[in-house]
Amino acid sequence: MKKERRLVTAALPYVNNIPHLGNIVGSHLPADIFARYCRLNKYDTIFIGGTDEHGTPIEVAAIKNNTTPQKLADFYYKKHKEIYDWFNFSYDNFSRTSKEIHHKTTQEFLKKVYANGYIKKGELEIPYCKNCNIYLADRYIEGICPVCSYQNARGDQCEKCGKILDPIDLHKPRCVICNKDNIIFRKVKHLFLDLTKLSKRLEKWINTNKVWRQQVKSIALAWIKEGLKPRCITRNLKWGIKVPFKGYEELVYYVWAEAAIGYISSTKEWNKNKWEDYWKGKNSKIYHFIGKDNIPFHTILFPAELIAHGGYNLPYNVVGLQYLNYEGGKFSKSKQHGVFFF
Ligand code: B3M
Ligand code: ZN
Repeated sequence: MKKERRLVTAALPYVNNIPHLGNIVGSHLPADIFARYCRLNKYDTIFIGGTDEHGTPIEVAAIKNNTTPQKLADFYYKKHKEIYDWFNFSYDNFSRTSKEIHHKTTQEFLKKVYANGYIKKGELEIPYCKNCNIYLADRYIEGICPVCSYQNARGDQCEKCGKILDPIDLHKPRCVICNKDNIIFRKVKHLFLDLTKLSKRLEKWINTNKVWRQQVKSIALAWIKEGLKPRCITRNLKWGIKVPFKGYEELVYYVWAEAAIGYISSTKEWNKNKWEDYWKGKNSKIYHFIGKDNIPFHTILFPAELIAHGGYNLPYNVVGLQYLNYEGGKFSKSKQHGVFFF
């Protein structure tokens, strides 16, 4: 066995629907090929994955299907697992972010980030649907993209131009559940990761990296260049990981603030004695395989959290993969364009 350890991860799929060939080709398959290659070459390799079970889309899907997020996640987790087993992906561990181990890991991890002075308190104006009587953070809200004028941009990101958004930026916001524009903005207390404070270190790290694909590096550096602002890491949702701070008990962590920590929890679940060697060891390299829309989260947000926590290695390579096209267009489950397993 060679000395070098390699931790290989594939993006944790959401469990609000069934995966399609695009999801497979966009992360699990290349990650699996790479993990097999590393094992054959006698690197001490583990391949870690799981499902990303929190977030607004699952709450929306549960509301729309008249069920609970947990039941929905259980149902889709099973389907996902069956498909990945059928492909014979060589995961050493495949976990779920709804598991206790992940909730605990996230809460402890972010407590440390807070203690280190990288989480700030603040207030946000959150869209609230007066018709549905719920807060509508992220994808509960759609409207016109302030950058490219796409009509159906989501509150968290415009699917057309890729820009990460805040719901308040959208023009003519409407509720995706009831489709009405009965929306008001309410002031709520929230927590923010102080990306401004971390920007210099991120930039230095990105620049010294020699193995990243050019596209990945450019996307990451464009973010830095634009200027990193403190990013809200909490949400007014019920489904998710509770924020364990006094006065913030009504909130859960933003799914993108905790999902990548899921790689850590899944490694812990795989082996509670050896996981740290892969995350913190000197002779260890981390490889993330992800679809290209996930690049900012893996080159900025997650590394920022790792730096803010301290003690962790930063990813050695973030392999951002192109979309698999089908007859000239992007695979889309919602538009039923592509090859699906069910
Ligand atoms: N669940 C998005 C996706 O499925 C997101 C990835 C999380 S990786 C930590 O493409
Ligand atoms: Zn509504």
